Amino acid sequence: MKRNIVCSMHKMHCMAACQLKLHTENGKVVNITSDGDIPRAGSYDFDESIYPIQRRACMRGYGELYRMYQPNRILYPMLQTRERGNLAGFKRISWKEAFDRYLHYYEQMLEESKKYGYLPVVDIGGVGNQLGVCLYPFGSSSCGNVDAAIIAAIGKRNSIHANTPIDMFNTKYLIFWSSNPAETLPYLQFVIEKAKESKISITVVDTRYTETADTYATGKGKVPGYIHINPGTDGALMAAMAYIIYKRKLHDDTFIKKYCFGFYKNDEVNSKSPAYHPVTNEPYKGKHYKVPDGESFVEYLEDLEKEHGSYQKVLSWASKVTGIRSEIIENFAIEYATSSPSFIFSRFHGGAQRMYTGFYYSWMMIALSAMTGNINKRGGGFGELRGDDGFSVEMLAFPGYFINKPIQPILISQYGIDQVILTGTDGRKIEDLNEDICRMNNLDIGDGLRIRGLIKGAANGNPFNQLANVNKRRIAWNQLDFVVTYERQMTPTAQWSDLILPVKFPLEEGRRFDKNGALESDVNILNGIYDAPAEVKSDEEINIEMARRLGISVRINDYEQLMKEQWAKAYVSDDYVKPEGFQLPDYDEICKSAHLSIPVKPEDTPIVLSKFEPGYFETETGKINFYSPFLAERNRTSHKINRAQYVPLEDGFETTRLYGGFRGHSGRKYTLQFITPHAATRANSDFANIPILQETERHCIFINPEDAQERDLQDQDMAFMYTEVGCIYLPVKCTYSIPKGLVAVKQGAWYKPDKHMTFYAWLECNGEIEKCETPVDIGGCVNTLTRDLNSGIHDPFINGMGFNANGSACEVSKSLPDK
Ligand SMILES: Nc1nc2c(c(=O)[nH]1)N[C@H]1C(S)=C(S)[C@@H](COP(=O)(O)OP(=O)(O)OC[C@H]3O[C@@H](n4cnc5c(=O)[nH]c(N)nc54)[C@H](O)[C@@H]3O)O[C@H]1N2
Ligand SMILES: Nc1nc2c(c(=O)[nH]1)N[C@H]1C(S)=C(S)[C@@H](COP(=O)(O)OP(=O)(O)OC[C@H]3O[C@@H](n4cnc5c(=O)[nH]c(N)nc54)[C@H](O)[C@@H]3O)O[C@H]1N2
Ligand code: SF4
Ligand SMILES: [Mo]
Repeated sequence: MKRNIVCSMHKMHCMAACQLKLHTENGKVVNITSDGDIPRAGSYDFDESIYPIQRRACMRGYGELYRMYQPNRILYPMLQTRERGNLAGFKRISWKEAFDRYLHYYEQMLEESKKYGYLPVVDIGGVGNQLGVCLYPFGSSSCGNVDAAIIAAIGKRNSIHANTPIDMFNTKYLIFWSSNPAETLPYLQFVIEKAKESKISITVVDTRYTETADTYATGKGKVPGYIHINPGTDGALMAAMAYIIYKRKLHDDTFIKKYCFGFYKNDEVNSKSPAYHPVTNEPYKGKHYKVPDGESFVEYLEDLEKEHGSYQKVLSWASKVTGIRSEIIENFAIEYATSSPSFIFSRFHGGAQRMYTGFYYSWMMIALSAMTGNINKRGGGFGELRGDDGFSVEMLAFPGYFINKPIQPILISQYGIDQVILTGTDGRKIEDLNEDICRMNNLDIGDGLRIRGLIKGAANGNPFNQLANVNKRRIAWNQLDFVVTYERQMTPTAQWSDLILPVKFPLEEGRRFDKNGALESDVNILNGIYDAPAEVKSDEEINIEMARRLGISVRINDYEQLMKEQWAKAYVSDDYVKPEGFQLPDYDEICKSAHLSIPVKPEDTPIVLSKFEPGYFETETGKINFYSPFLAERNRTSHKINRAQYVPLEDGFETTRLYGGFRGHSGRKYTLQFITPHAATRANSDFANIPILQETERHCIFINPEDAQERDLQDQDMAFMYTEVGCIYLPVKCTYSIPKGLVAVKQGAWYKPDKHMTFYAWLECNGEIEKCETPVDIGGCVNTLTRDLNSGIHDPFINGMGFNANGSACEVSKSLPDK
């Protein structure tokens, strides 16, 4: 028996790129272990060293073998022969037939493009953008609202990074805000543990008592380790904190005057900004900006006092809304402002950012760190967290397999795809939509857009399940002529397709350098040593074959050769303080270890924002904005408010829980709020069908025992959870980690309509809210409950639009509501 060990990485949509060891026997992989949990050559003396940071696999990493060998792996091209969504209707077809059909879809779209001027297809990872103008979604579920806040307040998204995790060793006070890295960023746990051991104080602000709170929270002075906050009210806490800091003169006046715009009343600036207007392309430099009357941040804080009456009453208001005692709010504000530097840690501003008002919450976080001068300091920062620990090894990019540049698509909101199918617009006013498309694509679309087909091609994703409002999607997709999905498993998106093309898993893809996202200072190699099943192709092979049939020029890359060239020219930037004798390993070595993590000491981590001189930020004003004249001019924000402030959710805490319940169109009353955190047992919707992982935590409705009791529910009873747009049916888990009034259902479980139970949803399909009979979802996909709203900045010229997944009103009951 010949045993061998191959080092590789886990390519997953959590962007952690953990190191895996593939154990092979006679050429077959029989086991997977973690490559990150033992001392390795290149690490310091013993395993307790922080550098190089070890990417220790979580249970999903070990579970990769089960994912690849799952019984419902898609092994052949499949065609739906009955109605969409009917599993029994799928029939195995040959690749020839699959390619012929797929080609026919594109030919139809090309024909239609003669009429419309564009191909009426949403093409994500197919070959459409080589053929003509297609439609493509914009917005980001992970971080769209924080992107929006960064663009509004600090500058261009791609040049702005918050401080690195390693920088947490430089802080006096570490705050995990709406962030649960113990579950969503497992490799960081070791680093946080070390920070805690070195006596750095930690507070966690969350709506639930999380694993992160349980493991790391210490508290500081009079501030507790865990601060529970009502969902969607973080902006109110921050507003109160800003107010306290300002009233007590704990703000950094010198920093604000030098660096910020819109904090003080009547602020003016002659812009020195190096940036250009994203729509008109005019330089900002030389433009004069003044904050309008009443719009400055100080006026906002003073208005709070006017509205509520006094210092104490502002605190009482914040306390009532957030559920946090006034003394704690006050102490937290003082501790944050005086423990300089203080570090807010919130990878993508977390679950509170994935909310209809998430843009304003994110802007408030930036405002708080700017007014205290923390924003550009070592050990400080504004929360949004890059996942890495420093500098990158620069490598040439791989050339793509298409020779020609992609054609600029028409950008539509990813939360408005169904709305376009149903009404021709993604929620923008038709005039705005028309003007945007005219400018960006030079096309006149008249009374709206058309979508005839949808392709989920060479790209990560399960949009049917992972985007809001599944019931509306069912109605919308029914109007499509075709849906094509390249997949490995029968995800709901695959189930709702007409044609499924079977693709490889990453560990079947051969060898590549792979950054997989956020970890700048890591070089990884995806050693894909498995043999794929006979009829399975790579995304690339499918697209190259389609390109060949459609006359699109492609190049065939020799990846092994390209990798050698990449590595021969690889270098680390001169900004990087290299340890003595530092040298990149040679090609064979890096291939064997499959990983390199370049050590960056806490005192040397790059502080990106410190590089911007006052007045030279890439915002319109050149300063850090508390108010944005650009946003006011574009008028595209979700709530038409153009400064940092608290914006309550319409169906959030105040209506749902303070004022007796939220009433929907249906007349139903909702007295609870829900959140949809990311699950330790899944990577988004991946692994949802892998029993060994799912059994570690049953998919359920987490509810406070008192709320359960009020509804005559006991632990493990089955219950209906519903909103205006849909209903799921799951067991309840009664737990005091969930406060009263809150319900949590973890995201990523697969939608599964029940054959018998139906629920009346109220859906806005054609401009009016209508009553629709929908199936109850017994799979418990949380997006059966979420509404498809466009949050952040609804503007394709600015990629800053986020998701509405948390904080809204819902109800839970033992029986199905009958109307
Ligand atoms: N295990 C695992 N890891 C993952 C993923 C996964 O699916 N599984 N997905 C990856 C991806 S794509 C992403 S984008 C990241 C996401 O990572 P995070 O953004 O950290 O994930 P969430 O669980 O959505 O939210 C974090 C916390 O926000 C809290 N929260 C919700 N609403 C509020 C609120 O109103 N106020 C406050 N203060 N807290 C609130 C939730 O209780 C939760 O504990 O995780 C990545 N890592
Ligand atoms: N209610 C609610 N909904 C959410 C969230 C939430 O917090 N609450 N979180 C949101 C967030 S942050 C995110 S990032 C999204 C994630 O949602 P999506 O972006 O839709 O992604 P995944 O669930 O990761 O999609 C996984 C599928 O993509 C396939 N796949 C992965 N890589 C490839 C590839 O290279 N080629 C092909 N052909 N297929 C591939 C996998 O086989 C798997 O079936 O979900 C969002 N949805
Ligand atoms: S799922 Fe993410 S955190 Fe877990 S092993 Fe894979 S890459 Fe690492
Ligand atoms: Mo994400």
